[in-house]
Amino acid sequence: MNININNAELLISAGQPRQFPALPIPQIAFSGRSNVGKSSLINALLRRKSLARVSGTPGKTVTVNFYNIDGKIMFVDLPGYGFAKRSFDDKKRWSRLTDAYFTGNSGIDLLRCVIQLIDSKVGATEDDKQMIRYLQEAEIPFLVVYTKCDKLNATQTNELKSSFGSIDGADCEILFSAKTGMGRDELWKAALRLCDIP
Ligand SMILES: Nc1nc2c(ncn2[C@@H]2O[C@H](COP(=O)(O)OP(=O)(O)OP(=O)(O)O)[C@@H](O)[C@H]2O)c(=O)[nH]1
Ligand SMILES: [Mg+2]
Repeated sequence: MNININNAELLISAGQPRQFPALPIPQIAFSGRSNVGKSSLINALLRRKSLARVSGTPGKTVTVNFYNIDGKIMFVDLPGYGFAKRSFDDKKRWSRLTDAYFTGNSGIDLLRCVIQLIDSKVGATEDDKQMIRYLQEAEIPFLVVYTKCDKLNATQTNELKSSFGSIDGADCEILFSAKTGMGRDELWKAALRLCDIP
């Protein structure tokens, strides 16, 4: 299938589960802690500068953002977690919205895979591990992307690579940089494969 990535738009920034769109196309969800580089990764995949907003102030918005990619795939940008300074109310909003996406959402059958982002420099946080446990237990197909790999030196890159294979259930692990484009093609390939899109 040919996907025209130039034909991508923010369909809706949903602050309430009832705003989740019902468009019957496969969904790929992006999950990770706040500031991990999720918006930058989405922009890099779509070769756009600022379709997804890259924030100077992390964790500000608690919304699920749905991007319609050429009417063929929906990118679902889940709200980032682990933002320490977030207010109690915002944390509650985060859990309510994220839970609603995974469990109370009639469109969840459309979810083909979760792209779980981990900051390559920080490593997996407790929150990351908890999210991964959730994906494993719910048997949701997922792959792991290490972001900001342009910040690693050769030794650190090799160390990270040699740890690959230790996350149960992960379809694959990919080194990525929105800055250099590292891993971009590999990620597209893996995501389309998990969506059964040739
Ligand atoms: N060096 C480097 N910096 C990056 C990369 N990707 C993102 N950043 C920086 O990391 C910061 C956060 O990036 P975002 O893409 O906004 O991260 P996010 O996960 O969407 O953050 P929130 O939506 O606020 O939770 C920004 O300052 C980006 O410029 C990368 O590949 N390399
Ligand atoms: Mg973002």
